[in-house]
Amino acid sequence: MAVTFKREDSSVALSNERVRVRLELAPLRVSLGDLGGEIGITGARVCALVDGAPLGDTEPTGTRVAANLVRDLAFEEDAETPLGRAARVRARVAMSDGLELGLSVELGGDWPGAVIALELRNTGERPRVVTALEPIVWEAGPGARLALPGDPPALRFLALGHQSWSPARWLRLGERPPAPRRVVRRLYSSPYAPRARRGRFVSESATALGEPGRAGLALGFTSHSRFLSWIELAHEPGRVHALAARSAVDGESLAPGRALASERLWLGVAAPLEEALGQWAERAGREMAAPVPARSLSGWCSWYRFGTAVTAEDVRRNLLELRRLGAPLDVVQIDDGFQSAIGDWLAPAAGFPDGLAPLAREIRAEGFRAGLWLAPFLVSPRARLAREKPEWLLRDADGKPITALWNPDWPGKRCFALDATHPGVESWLESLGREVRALGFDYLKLDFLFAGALAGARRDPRSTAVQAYRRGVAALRRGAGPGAFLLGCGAPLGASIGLFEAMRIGPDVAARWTNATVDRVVGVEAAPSARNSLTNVFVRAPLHQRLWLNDPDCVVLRGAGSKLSDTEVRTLAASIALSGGLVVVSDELGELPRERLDWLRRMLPSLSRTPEVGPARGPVPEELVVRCEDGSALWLRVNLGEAAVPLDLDLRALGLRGPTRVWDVFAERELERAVGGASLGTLEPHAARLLRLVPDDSGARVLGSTLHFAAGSLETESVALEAPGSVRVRLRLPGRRSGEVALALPSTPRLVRAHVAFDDALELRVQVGGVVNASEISDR
Ligand code: 9PG
Repeated sequence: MAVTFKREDSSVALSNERVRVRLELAPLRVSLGDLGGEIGITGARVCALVDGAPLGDTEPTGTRVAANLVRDLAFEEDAETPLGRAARVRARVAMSDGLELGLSVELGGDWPGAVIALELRNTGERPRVVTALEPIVWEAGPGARLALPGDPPALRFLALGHQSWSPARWLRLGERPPAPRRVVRRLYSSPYAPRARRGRFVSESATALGEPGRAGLALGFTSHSRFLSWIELAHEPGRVHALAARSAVDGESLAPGRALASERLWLGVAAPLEEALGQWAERAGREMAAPVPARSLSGWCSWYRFGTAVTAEDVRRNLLELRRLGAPLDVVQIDDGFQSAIGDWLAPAAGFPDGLAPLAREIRAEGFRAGLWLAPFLVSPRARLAREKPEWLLRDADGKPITALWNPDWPGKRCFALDATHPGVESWLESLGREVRALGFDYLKLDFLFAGALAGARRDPRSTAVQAYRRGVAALRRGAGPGAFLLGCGAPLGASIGLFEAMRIGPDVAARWTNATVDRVVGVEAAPSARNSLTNVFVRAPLHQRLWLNDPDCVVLRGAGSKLSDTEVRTLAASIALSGGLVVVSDELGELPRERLDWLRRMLPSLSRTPEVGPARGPVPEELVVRCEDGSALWLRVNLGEAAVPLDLDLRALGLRGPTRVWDVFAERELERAVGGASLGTLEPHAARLLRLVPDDSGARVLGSTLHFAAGSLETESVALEAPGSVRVRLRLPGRRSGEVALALPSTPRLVRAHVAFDDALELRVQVGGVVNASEISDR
């Protein structure tokens, strides 16, 4: 598809078959929309905030200057851009007194949006302080229109929090946004973005705006190498007053003759709105070269069972149990508690009397990767490191060490942050990576990472917070060497794109559904709980495999010592499984009831697919869909709320047009055949329904299985109708398996169920009327 360039007296436009982007030249205004004019943003300005105090806790000061008259225009038909080949318009635009803007707009042949980037140049005589670069500032008024299909009261704004644990929600215009209380603001919020309050939404890095199920706008920064960036919305119920995309400029001032490049902003049309987050993430991941592994991982983690009291014996016992169970996990990961103090990572705690090397060896000898937790940017004031290297601490303008957080789990609670621009810190991080790798660990859960990107007076004043952070993580990775797997946690998400194989995308799970008391104390729904963790799993599902592998956090399966009901545990397990992300169990395995162990097996291996999310009818889309190559689909619907809801299956919305056979994964039976859709009664609070949907066609198929939550879509290697009444099925799943497989046949009997038991793979010959022969495949 080609891009058309059109120049008129007072404007230029680029268009492809999906969108048109237009620049008015005097004064400069940017517009983007679909070709039909149904959706779009018209008349946005491009601005910079100058001559004020650095952004932070207070409202911005200084002057907002807008790009004004376009002086030069250049058009490239086929430019090389970070997102591939695209048409590009470049403009040189005058701003007020001594500032000039270089603007570039890129549009690829089949892109559903454009990339806007700017470069601010100081053409004056004096140095200037720039506090923000603003690729889009749209304010309702003459010539400025926001066209969004749908019903204004139904409009929603996707508010993504700053770091892994910060809430992510679809907010309704006019509602009061959740905002963390002052004591925990450093923990959950960007150091630079303004505080969300009534009438003002803030979303970090990216957002979506529109009515769920209809077309909407996608906005997001595709580059994150220097500045923290966010999108702000000024609104009231059913009305948008202003929409702006901003990057905080920290670091240096702008000397005469010098230029400052912004991060790059994606502005796109998403149809439906649910695709907006994936649309942006795909591009940001590509532009930042995200190292996304082809396959998701599974593992065991010590934290949610043993906490900081974990000992080497706890790990050993579970290692033995894993062998006994023949559970096909990839990683055994030791969490917080092995170290003598936060910062003194190589001095083991009393529970690890022989140090970490022998334990890592044992883990590897059992066939697992050895994983270790670290909080590389934190130091406890009680650590040797803090005493010996006080000059490594991140300090405020008055020279006082900055408290990154107070953690009730740790002796002394308080923790300082390290300044990764100090050369000593950078080489210490590198040697930390090297030493833990030498101990045998090649899977590293790097936690409390937000502390690496706090605002502060850094040793290198020209480095931005994001640059300092990225430098620190890169140093650790360099030390850890090739093949290391880095899982980020408590991490500033935008600033982390391109640095991690996997990323925690929500608050901690817990063996309880909610924790209202702690939610109230922090002011946001971020307390450890299954509900808070699951909420982010659903909202941030589209990031999976685009920016990194999502880590939905652990499944906690225990019966004893858990406040979770059977229903709640199953909802947790099935949601984690359908999310396609890391599958990590955090229990004393020897204590798990048989049925819960069976659920664990049904989560393994990870589906490794990116699910589609359903429309956000409320603050959270409670639906995940995984489409399979064979035309079947897995459909998960949860009820995270407190009232029963009607449960309706819309097959047409899932692209299943003909008669469809329905397997109820939890009930382990076939439901009535459906056409178009079905009413499935009600879904109780905290419950889930998981269905496998298979087109009712002339072939023989695996309709369902009890071997995996994927119910046949993962474990079926082939199904062949060999002769009338004879079907050959090949199944493949790692580990020891036993359960049932249900075959859908084109003529009576329509359903045949077979018991199977195997290790890794099985070939099954089914004679209608009974299983003739089942043999394990051992040739591969
Ligand atoms: C280890 C844990 C686990 C867990 C992480 C993270 O604000 N806080 O005090 C706070 C404490 C713990 C926490 C998050 C915040 O959990 O998410 O998986 O590794 O650290 O300490």
